[in-house]
Amino acid sequence: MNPPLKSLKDIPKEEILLPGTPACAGCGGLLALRHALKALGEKVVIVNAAGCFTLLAIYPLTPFRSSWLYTAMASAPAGAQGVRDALDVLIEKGRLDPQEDLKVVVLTGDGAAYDMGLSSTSGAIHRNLDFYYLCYDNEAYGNTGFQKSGATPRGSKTATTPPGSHQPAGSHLPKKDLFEIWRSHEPPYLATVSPAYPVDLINKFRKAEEHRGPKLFISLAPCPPGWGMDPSASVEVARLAVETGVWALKEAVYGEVSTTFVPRKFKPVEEYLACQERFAHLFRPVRQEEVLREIQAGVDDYWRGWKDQIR
Ligand SMILES: Cc1ncc(C[n+]2csc(CCOP(=O)(O)OP(=O)(O)O)c2C)c(N)n1
Ligand code: SF4
Repeated sequence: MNPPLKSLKDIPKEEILLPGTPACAGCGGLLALRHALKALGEKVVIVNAAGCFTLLAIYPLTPFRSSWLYTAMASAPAGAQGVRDALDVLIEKGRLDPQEDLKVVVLTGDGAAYDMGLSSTSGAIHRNLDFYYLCYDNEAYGNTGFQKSGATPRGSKTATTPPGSHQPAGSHLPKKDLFEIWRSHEPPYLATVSPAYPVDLINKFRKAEEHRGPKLFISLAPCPPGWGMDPSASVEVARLAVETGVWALKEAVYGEVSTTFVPRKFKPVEEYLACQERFAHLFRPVRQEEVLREIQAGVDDYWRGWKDQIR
């Protein structure tokens, strides 16, 4: 097993994802992917569910040192099963040296992860498929214009939840808990990660390597055009999500959950909301006090549950 990294200085310099990718400036998901690949290395097949990152690999070229397979939005885990089976057959027949085996990595947005691909994901976890699953969670269907997904948080404006007289506070539904949906299937490893905490992110991928079976990573993914913020602010906004307690950094090994970072003093959630245009209607023209209180209370309740267990 690789020893855990201690500081930013230890992060591998070698890029597996080459520069010049066709994503928006400041894409938080792309940054998370870049860090993840530094942990995973080159011996990888990425199985991509249709979304923003599908545009990264334009046939016959990819910006990756590794391989790439594109699937329909709902089918990436089924595609991953096919790739894993093919690799296993090649190894069994002696046509692939086990040392040259590849890691199979599903790469998906939250629309596919929380909604459209959930049944094929559930099947793959249930079959104990040996794969990594990285969801860059920009909290909406980004590629098609930022429509609401099951990952959209309460209060967010999206193309399909515009604040108006009928719905002054944007989306009225809470975000689904994908971590817990996965945990109920009892896979060996689950983690939430953030592009603002690359040491934590890389160490989680390294730790997951010890386990055969499904391994989930959900990265909060600031999305400048969808969230309405300056591209240069992505890392700062991702950090604020953690510092306010909105995005909890945690992992679960065989179902046992532990936090991997706890802010010394939690900042008010408003600091995170106020810097994004998708939440502007919660502050102007009139403050949506009740909604702001509910959002803060939801975060407080989550962390209150951890009070006695935090290590
Ligand atoms: C079955 C199906 N419906 C709709 C689409 C159109 N489509 C392509 S990408 C996309 C958005 C995907 O959203 P998400 O998974 O959140 O990834 P992101 O775009 O945010 O990267 C949609 C709806 C599709 N490819 N397949
Ligand atoms: S729309 Fe958002 S998620 Fe998609 S490439 Fe741009 S910044 Fe990244």
